[in-house]
Formats: sequence, structure tokens, C-alpha cells
Amino acid sequence: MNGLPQNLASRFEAYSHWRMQLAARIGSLEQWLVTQTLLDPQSQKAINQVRARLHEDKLILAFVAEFSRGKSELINALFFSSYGQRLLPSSAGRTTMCPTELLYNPQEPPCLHLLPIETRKDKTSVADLKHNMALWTTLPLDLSTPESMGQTLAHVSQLKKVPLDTAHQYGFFDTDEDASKILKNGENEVEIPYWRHAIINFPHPMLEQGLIILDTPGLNAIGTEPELTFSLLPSAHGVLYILAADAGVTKTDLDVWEEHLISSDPASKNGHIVVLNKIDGLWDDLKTSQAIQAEIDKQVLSTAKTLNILPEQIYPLSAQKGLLAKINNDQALLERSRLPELEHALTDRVLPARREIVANSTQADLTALVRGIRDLLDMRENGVHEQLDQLFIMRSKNKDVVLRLLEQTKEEKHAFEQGLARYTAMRRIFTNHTNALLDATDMDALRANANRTHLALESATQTKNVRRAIDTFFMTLNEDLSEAERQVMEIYEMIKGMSTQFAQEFKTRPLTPKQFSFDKCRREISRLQIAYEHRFDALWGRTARAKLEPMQRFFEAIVTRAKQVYGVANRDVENWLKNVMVPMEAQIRERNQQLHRHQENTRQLATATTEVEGHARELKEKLDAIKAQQNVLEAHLKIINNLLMQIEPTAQQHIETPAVIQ
Ligand SMILES: Nc1nc2c(ncn2[C@@H]2O[C@H](COP(=O)(O)OP(=O)(O)OP(=O)(O)O)[C@@H](O)[C@H]2O)c(=O)[nH]1
Ligand SMILES: [Mg+2]
Repeated sequence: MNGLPQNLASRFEAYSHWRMQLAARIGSLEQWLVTQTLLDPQSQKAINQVRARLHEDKLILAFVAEFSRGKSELINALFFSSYGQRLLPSSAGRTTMCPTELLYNPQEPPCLHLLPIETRKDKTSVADLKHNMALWTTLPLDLSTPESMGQTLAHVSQLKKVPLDTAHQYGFFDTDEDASKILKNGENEVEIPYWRHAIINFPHPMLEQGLIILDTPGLNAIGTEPELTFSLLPSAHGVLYILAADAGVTKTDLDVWEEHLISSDPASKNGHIVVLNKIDGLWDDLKTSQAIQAEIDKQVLSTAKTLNILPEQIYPLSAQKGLLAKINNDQALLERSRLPELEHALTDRVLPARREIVANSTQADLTALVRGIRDLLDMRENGVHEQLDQLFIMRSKNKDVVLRLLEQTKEEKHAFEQGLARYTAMRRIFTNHTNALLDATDMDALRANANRTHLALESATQTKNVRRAIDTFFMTLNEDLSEAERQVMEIYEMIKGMSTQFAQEFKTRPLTPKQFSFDKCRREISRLQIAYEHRFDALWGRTARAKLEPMQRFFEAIVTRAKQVYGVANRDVENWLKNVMVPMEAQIRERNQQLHRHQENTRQLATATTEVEGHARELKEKLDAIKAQQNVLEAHLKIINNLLMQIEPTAQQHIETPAVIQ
């Protein structure tokens, strides 16, 4: 046993294995499509992206709580017990001083990246600073002994003393109330965290497979970065909220819960996992195990009532005893710690939810791509049938009939060229809409909106003006999104109209263009707005006078998140624009080639009627080849679909490859 929760580790491994298998299967479909020249460059790019996304998929688990509830201890117990000691520092009082991400990037040696607290002086977000690693201090991580690793990781607890003014500049002790509490002995210096953010690059089996763990400092810590609330926590796939049985649910615990967990999205409250840690404090040798159990049950019920959640969402356990049990391989203590119950919850809830999202998005992307290829093959099949019909008529060797056919193909070609001219005109209109669409949601629009808000903030002296400025920022975002949605609708209707007309004129199957929606982006923006309102009330609800520096920092965190959401929406909309015309263009190309072939054939046959039989044979062979391609395509898709629908993948599972594609 390597100290990992076996069930969680093996299911996580199975999940990565499933992703890799899916990516490999999509890879062989791609290869085959290339050899059959059925893949245009744009579709090849799209299929590549699907594969890349499967490879790069991450699962982010965040641990959130007031200080000293045992977040770091729980992470150690869940993932790092094989090191025989605490890897992440965990001790009484405040310990983790900056948000700490644990991940693995194989492009770098194991190390600890630390972002100096001084970077909080300007408004650049941690997300942006991740692109400028020169500003970070990087320490190598010596994996040979747990002691040296522990020593390096102890940096996340480092503090430094600075004058109060300096602390203000970094966003600490913003309210007068905070400052007076800290400077009680007439000192002028205050202690603040040494680092702003830490990233531990560590080759651990689950991190290697794409798990990212986010350990946070006691979230009620004065001067918490708003970025944590607005960007880091909303992007986590699972959030564990930790309480301690010895402390109960204190006022500050509730503050953390309300500000950081339920405020971001009231509906997601049901997805959170709540841990009631330190139940070993209730273990009393003078009490029966039933009495202890009854005491734990009572605490769970009252916690559920306070948080307004179901008691089943709460996992009472002892992280410390769980860690100890794993280190000493003590099965009885491990069971008593009830840590395995939480491991099961992570396995049964967080992993399947993530898998379903990945499966659905992969399916959606593939469906659009495959529809185009199926249509292309159908068109080819119909084209050959048409030619065979013609040949049948030719068999009569009637000169008049042949001449009429020649005339007919000429007319068809003419009609097609006229259709093409209409298509070119439509492309121009498409470009205009595209520009309007991109203008509405591009980063420049967002930046301009943010700059206007910053200016408004600078001249706002009262809290209500600050609120108005930020409200206007959100209103503009929503208006821009509405405009973008209108443009998307216009583009969609235009392409749909065109393809219906095309299908009627050329007797092809009408294409249904892929739809695009900004719903996800809208949902994220509205989540951000809810989080802003909640946090705003908590931070400035009590004072009438707004303070510029913290306000700007607060607003900048909102902008950072909005930029991330826009970044994803822009990427998606650009992909959609690139791909939405592809099936229709493929149809046009195919029709053009078909007409050309028809004309050639009719002409040849008109002069050398004796070759009719040979030609019919050739066409039948072509038909067989197309049928074979259709079969192979469906066989590939069947495998991929089976994988996508697998509910419970295991690492060992083997998928049979049908004979047609071996
Ligand atoms: N008795 C008992 N103590 C625990 C348990 N889990 C953690 N502790 C102790 O509680 C103290 C705080 O634990 P940490 O893991 O540092 O808590 P944290 O939530 O990470 O705290 P910050 O990093 O300060 O935000 C440490 O002394 C731990 O040993 C537990 O299950 N039982
Ligand atoms: Mg900690």
C-alpha cells in the first residue's frame, strides 16, 4: 500500500485511463479519416482539440475553512500518508499563510514556486502573474527525504513584520477596526504573510494524472485575496468545507461558509462536502462506543441544521487519527477515524460528476464533426446512384436521350454556379456579423468597460457610488452578451436558410448548423455578480465611506474572473465560427466535383457507348468502397460511444476492436 486511499486512487487512475483510451480511439478515427481524405483542415483542428482537452483535463479539489480546522492535516491524511510524516505544515494556530496549489507539471523538476507578497502592491492578479514566473521564487524540492521536503514546504507558513502603512498597501488591515485590534501594544509593525501564493510541483501519482489540490489559509484571514473567492474557488470541481468538532460552528466558520461557499452559487450548496473534523476529541474511554456515536450524531444534526444542509452531506472524521493510522498501517484506528467514508464520497460524487461533464462535451464536439462526414459519404453515395441511373438510360444507346442528358448536366452546372454566387454574397454578410459578434465580446470591450469602472471608482467617495460603478460594469457585460447572442442568432438563421435552399435545389440532405450558446458564460457572470454582492456587503456594508485601494483590488479580482470567463467564451465562439460553415462548404465542394464528374462521364459515354458495361462495373465498385467507408466510420463511432457511455470504467477494461478497423 502506498498510503493513497486505494479506492479513490484506483478510481482516479481508471478515470485517467478512460480519458487516455478515449483520446487514443479518437486518434485512430482521425488517422483513418486522414487516410480516406475525409477530413478537411478545419475539422482536423477540431478533432485535435478534443483529444488535447482529454489529455489536459484537470480535477481541482479545494479545501476551505476557518484557520486551524485541519485542512492541511486532512490533505496529508488523504494523499500523502506514504511519506510517514506531515508533508504540508499543520500545527496549532494559523499555519498555511498563502493559498497553496499542489499539482504536477512534468515539464519542470519537482519544486516550490512562491510569489512574494510585495506583488500585491500593483493590481496584477495571481492568474496573470502565473505567466511571469520570473517574479516568483523557485526552490527545488528534494524528494529523497520527507524531512527535507517538509523543510522546503514549511515556507508556506512564513511571516514577516512590516510597518502598518506597508501592510495597508498590500491590502491587509483595511478597516480601522482591524488595525486597532492588531496594534494593541503601541507597536508600529504588524505580521503579514511572506508569500502571496504557492505552487508545489510534485510527482505524486494522482497529481500526475491531473488532480490539483488547493489548500487555503484560514479563509477568514484578514486581507484574504478576493481572487480566491472570485476565481480559484469557482473553478474547483469539488469544494470541501471543514469544521472542527471541538469548536462547533462558530461565527467565523459561518462567515466563511456564507461568504465563500454558498454565496458563489446558492444552488451548488448541495454539491459541497462538509467535514466535521477532530471527532477524536469526543473519544472518551469512560464512555461506551454507542454513547460516543450518539454524541457525534448529535453534532452532525445540529451542524446540518445550522448550515441548512442534509445531514448526509456531513462527514464526521478525524484527519489526525486517519493520518496516524495510515502511517502505522493500523486498520482498526483507520476505521475508527472514519476517513475512508470521506474517500468514498470523493470517489462516488466528485469523480463521476467530472466524468459526465467530460463525456458530454466530447460527445457534443464529435457529433457535429461526424454529422458532416456522414453527410459527405451520403452525398457521394447518392452521386454514384445518379450516375448509375444515367448509365441505365444510356444502355438504350438512344442518341436523343444522350443529348438530353448532356444538356441536363450543363443546366445543373449552371444552376450550381448561380447558387455559388449567392453563397459568396452570403459569406460577405457572414463576415460582417462575425466582426460585430467578436467586437461585442472581445477583451478590448471588457478592458474598456473595466477602465471606465476604475475611473468611476477613483472619483467615488461614498460606498453607494462605488456600488453603482460596479453595478454598471455588470450591466454593460450583460448588454454586450445580449448583443453577441443576437449576432449568433442572425448567423445561425442565415446559414440554416442557405443550407435549406441549397438542399432543395440540389436534392441533398438539409444540414442543421451547430448551435452556439452563451448560457455558460452568462451563468458564470451571474455567479460572479452574486459573489460580488455578498462580499461587498460583508466588506463595506458597515462603513459609509469607501476606501480606494481595497476597492480597486476588490474590483480587479472581479475583472480577473470576468476575463477568464470571456477568454473561454471567446475561444468557444471563435471555434464555432470557424466550424459552422465547414459542413456546408464540404457539401458545396462535393457537389462541384460530382457535377464535374457527371459531365465528363456523360461526354465520354456519348462518344464511346460501348464502354457502358465497364463503366457500370467501376461505379458499382465505387459504391462498395463508399459502403465500406460508412461501415468503418460507424465501427469507430461505436467504440467511441461505448467508451463514452461506460458508467464504471476500470483500469484493466479492454475494448474489443471490430474486425473492419483492424
Ligand atoms: N485532535 C485532532 N487534532 C487535529 C485533527 N486534525 C488536525 N488537527 C490539529 O489541528 C491543528 C490545525 O491543523 P491544520 O491542518 O494546520 O489546520 P488548517 O485548517 O490547515 O489551518 P490553517 O493552515 O492555519 O488555515 C494542528 O495542530 C493539527 O494537528 C484531528 O482530527 N484531531
Ligand atoms: Mg493549513
